[in-house]
Amino acid sequence: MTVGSLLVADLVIAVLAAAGWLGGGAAAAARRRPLALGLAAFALLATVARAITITALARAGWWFAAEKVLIAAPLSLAAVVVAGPRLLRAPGDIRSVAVPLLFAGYAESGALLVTVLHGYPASAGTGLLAVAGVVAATSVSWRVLGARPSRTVSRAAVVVAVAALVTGTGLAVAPDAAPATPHDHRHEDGRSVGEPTRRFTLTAATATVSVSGRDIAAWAFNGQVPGPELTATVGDVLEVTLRNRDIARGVTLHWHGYDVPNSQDGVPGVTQAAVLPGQEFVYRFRADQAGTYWYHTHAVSDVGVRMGLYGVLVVRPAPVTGVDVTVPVHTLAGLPLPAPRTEPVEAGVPVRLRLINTDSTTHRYALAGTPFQVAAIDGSDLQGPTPLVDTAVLIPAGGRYDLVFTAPATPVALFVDGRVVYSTGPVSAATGAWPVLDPLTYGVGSPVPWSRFDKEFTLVLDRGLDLHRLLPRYAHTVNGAADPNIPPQVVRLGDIVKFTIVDRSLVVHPWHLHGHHVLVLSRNGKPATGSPLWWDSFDVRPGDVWEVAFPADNPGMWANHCHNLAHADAGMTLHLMYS
Ligand SMILES: [Cu+2]
Repeated sequence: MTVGSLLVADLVIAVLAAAGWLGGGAAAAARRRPLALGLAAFALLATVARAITITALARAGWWFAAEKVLIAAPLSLAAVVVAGPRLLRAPGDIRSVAVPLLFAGYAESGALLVTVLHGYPASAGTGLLAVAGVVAATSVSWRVLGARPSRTVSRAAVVVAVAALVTGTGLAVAPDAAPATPHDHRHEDGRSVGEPTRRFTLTAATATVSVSGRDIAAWAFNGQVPGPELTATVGDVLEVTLRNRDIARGVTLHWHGYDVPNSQDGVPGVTQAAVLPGQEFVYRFRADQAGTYWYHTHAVSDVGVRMGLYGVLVVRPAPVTGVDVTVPVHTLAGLPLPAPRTEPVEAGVPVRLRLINTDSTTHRYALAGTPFQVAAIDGSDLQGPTPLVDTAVLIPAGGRYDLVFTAPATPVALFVDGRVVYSTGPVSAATGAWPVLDPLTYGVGSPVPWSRFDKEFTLVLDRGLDLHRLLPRYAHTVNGAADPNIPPQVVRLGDIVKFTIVDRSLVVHPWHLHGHHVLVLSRNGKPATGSPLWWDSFDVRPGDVWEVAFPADNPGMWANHCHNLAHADAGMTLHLMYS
């Protein structure tokens, strides 16, 4: 069983246990004896089963089980100790066990709320709040059901509840250790890179574009979705003038996967101000990384990218030989882009398909009709890629794969989620059952170039209740906090930095660090054995633990966030900062 499915199983069992105890308590209060006994027995079983899932999760990693071991387990134990013996005595008047059963239900529910609303890390404050809630609810039930406890018991309950509530609230709302993040704007302005050799102008504006014969209201660069394809040769100096005609919420250009100087990175509020209607911003950087990249707005990025403010950036080491096609996949107003394209290619001609996922979720790509190699991922060439046949690849949000093959005499087709996007002729193939490539075991390995790390950080991805501008929201959190309250990771120029990224939530988080490529060290305790993978975008799935490392060689303040842009907007954004 994967850790991801254990997390789901544990949650389901916790819900069943809580519902069983509460239902049993309610049935007992209504003197429905067989129902009460049945539900309570079921709840008891579920509570015992949960001991198994919590133990398994703790063995997979403390991050997955901290609050379950520290808060849920003691509360569950109290539930069993209080309700169990009374049930076994099978009282004549079933109503007499209503309050103990309800207490068990409140205890299980309290523990469940801690997991769902607070998550990682466990804190004394949340534990005490949970205890206060359980005591308060039990006291109310006591009064309502008329089984008045003794004066001593009720006084003790009040004292415990008030003490827990006061300490718990104090601890829970105490400000996190997040320092006010000084945003340093004294970076180089991009003028020092030399005279531009490639100039482009991108004008952002609202537009109506045609997709599959339908008119769609979009936000577009130069009136088209995707925006113009920007191409350069290694060594070029790019100058891109961004203008905003009427995007009221502002635009910027972020060069996804391109390790530009910090001042050119296009993150509003961090590296520049958003470009408002009527304004412009000029980006300049040297094209010294070859490969497949893309650009997109980083201002209200969830909405902006979804509405169409993105395009392709390709930097080639030399002029094109053979066929070189970019396939930027996107979903615009629910319709898939790009439109299918068919062009015959003569047998023997080398073909490179540059696959780009510009959506916020993973896509599945399958190339039918020819053996192929994955030549590059995220712009970096792979070492010793071997031919693949009838194998699919999963590309995370923001990620890029370059597939290469020599055109056969028969047609070839690229399927994205089962739909043909590019072909050289008619192909019918059922690609749905193909195995998926694991890049961590593909190609020829090399030893990790570092023997020690100067800085190590752990990012635990989860969900939790958060106050955002005084409004409660169910945020996507990192180490229990949401943007802007997540402390930055501070490094020094020259440090070798290691990140451990843990997903204890129930959804995929495509991780994206700006300004750097990270080398994948391991996934779920298994070292990467294939070609060195230098990635800027990778899917961290529920239950996953990834270890990645990189040299801190690009000073500045860098966004480090989930590239499911809705998650990033809902709190899952932090920063890498050079001291
Ligand atoms: Cu995410």
